Amino acid sequence: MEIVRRIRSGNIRAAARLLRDIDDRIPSAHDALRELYPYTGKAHVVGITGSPGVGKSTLVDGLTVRFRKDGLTVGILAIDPTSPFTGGAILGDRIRMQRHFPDDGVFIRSLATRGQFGGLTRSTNDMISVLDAMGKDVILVETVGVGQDEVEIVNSAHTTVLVTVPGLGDDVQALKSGILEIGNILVVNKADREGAEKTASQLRGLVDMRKIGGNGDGWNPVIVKTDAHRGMGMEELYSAICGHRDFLLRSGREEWNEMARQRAKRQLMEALREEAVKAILNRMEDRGKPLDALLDEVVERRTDPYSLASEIVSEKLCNGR
Ligand SMILES: Nc1nc2c(ncn2[C@@H]2O[C@H](COP(=O)(O)OP(=O)(O)O)[C@@H](O)[C@H]2O)c(=O)[nH]1
Ligand SMILES: [Mg+2]
Repeated sequence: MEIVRRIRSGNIRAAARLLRDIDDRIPSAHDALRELYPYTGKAHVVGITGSPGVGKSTLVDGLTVRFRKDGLTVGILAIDPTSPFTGGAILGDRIRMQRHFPDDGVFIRSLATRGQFGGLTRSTNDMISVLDAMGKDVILVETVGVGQDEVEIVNSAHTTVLVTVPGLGDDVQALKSGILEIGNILVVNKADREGAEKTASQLRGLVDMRKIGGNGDGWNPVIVKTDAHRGMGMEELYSAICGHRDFLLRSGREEWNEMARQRAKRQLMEALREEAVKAILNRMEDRGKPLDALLDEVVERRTDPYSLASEIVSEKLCNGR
């Protein structure tokens, strides 16, 4: 396929087009993804997550400069489901990122994802695959918040950087349960502001508590204070990210391979879900029993969605008669 060949050679227009098709759920995008898949799995995927305004985009910008300095190529996906309401943020990102545009080693894409939360994970994984197949060494994925969807996205990354700012003490408390599972690296950005050390030590407390608990995968989250605006702490953040990659690659790539396995499983499950639903709906249509025709039974309480779903999936309806 021509588009596949062009993407593999690093063609920016071809990649941008496929990303748009994925975002718009154009069926032909699947064919291209199928052909690209064998060429994926090489990039180091780094997720950068945190509430709006904490400085994720500024950090991504600084990190990009640093990765480039080491000669590594960078792909950037900025995913912001809230952007229909904060379109300005994405516009700001575009302007900020413009200085990378003449650089062939950087590919940037901002996505609103149309607020379709359900399919966010799938399209994100697919988009990562495109950048991966382009041959980018590092893929930075910026996502908002730490809600359910974002946690899912975090699962797609090898390394996750959780960004917070001083004075979010309550947030730290609220996030306590999940924060260490989510973040391999915890950043206190806007360290030029008051209270940065306090937030950092709160985080350190959490990490130490976990250490005593003996839980964990052998990696203890690293805490880094940054002032992304002035570029302070960026070298530490960069080392932490590279350090985590090296940790994953150590011991015969075990951790790295395990993550690849988990990611493959998630992709397979999602594809399976989609294929299964499609197949069932088609079969119902073929038998002259489209889903809509059965809805009345639920509306009129002659059955319930759960029983009806079991019935639909059962042999009788799917394979019989
Ligand atoms: N004071 C200060 N401001 C920062 C710092 N990092 C980012 N900002 C500012 O915070 C605002 C939001 O940054 P942005 O990167 O767009 O945040 P995002 O929504 O998380 O991507 C911008 O006005 C940045 O210039 C920092 O370290 N210190
Ligand atoms: Mg941003």
